[in-house]
Amino acid sequence: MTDFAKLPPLRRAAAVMDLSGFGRCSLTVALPILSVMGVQTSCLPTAVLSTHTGGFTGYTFRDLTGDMRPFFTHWKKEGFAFDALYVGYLGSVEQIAVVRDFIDTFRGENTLVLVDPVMGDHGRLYSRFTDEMVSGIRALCARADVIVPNMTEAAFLTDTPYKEGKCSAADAREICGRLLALGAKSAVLTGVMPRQGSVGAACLTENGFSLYAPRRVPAQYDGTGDVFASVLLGALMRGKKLPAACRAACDFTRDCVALSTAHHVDMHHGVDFEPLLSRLAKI
Ligand code: PXL
Repeated sequence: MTDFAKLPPLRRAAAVMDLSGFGRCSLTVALPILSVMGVQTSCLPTAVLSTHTGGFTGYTFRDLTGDMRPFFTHWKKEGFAFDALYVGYLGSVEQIAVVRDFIDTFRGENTLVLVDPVMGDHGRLYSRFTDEMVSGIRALCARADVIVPNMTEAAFLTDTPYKEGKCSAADAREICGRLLALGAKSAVLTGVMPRQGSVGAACLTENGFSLYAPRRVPAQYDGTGDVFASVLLGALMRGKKLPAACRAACDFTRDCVALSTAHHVDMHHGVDFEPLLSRLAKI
């Protein structure tokens, strides 16, 4: 029988993002992925929606801004502590200050703070996002150990024009440099297409730059940024270095997209990650 006493203690994360009832993204992606990677995940929900906001009309949106501070104040009173704080989709501009205080309250010496500056895609901000939110999220990035913007979010964060399509390794490195200038310790830039037919992620840390861009599966799915960021965090919490965690997140996301195209999944439903989840247990 397994000697359970010899197993390492379970790692803990707190995920600050929305619960979208339909359309796999945010918590409905982060929870299963982090669980299978052996991370106990607590949720500080920012909003509850009937669906995510991309591609559906008439969705409900329950803004939980007013609940968030009492929520984490209770956690603090209970003495809960986390190895990682994972920030994703925020539901209002007022939440930015709440999340800043949440990070300041729960950050310890060895806490990993991952901020995914979820704001937009394909050169445009998501509905509900404003310039004021962009500035606030930029300030949150300064508190992060790792930020995970896509090309669109990177353009908004660094106030530079968004370029559709190809992005050379040199350009990706320059964008990552500008992202680090915001104050984060490391930056992972997703959706980098260094060549026709390949897509991946670039990362820049104090140890240098790396880019991994495997063959692209020609399809677009909502929620892939959340799949990527969740696998990245899980891999980092299992002790992988950032470039290796990036490779794992790229490969898993790509395989989910490939499976979803084979299953003819609607792009707004998010990717079929469930059949592949067990792979993450071995990363
Ligand atoms: O996947 C990013 C995301 C998360 N949460 C909600 C969203 C989106 C993207 O549209 O609408 C509610």
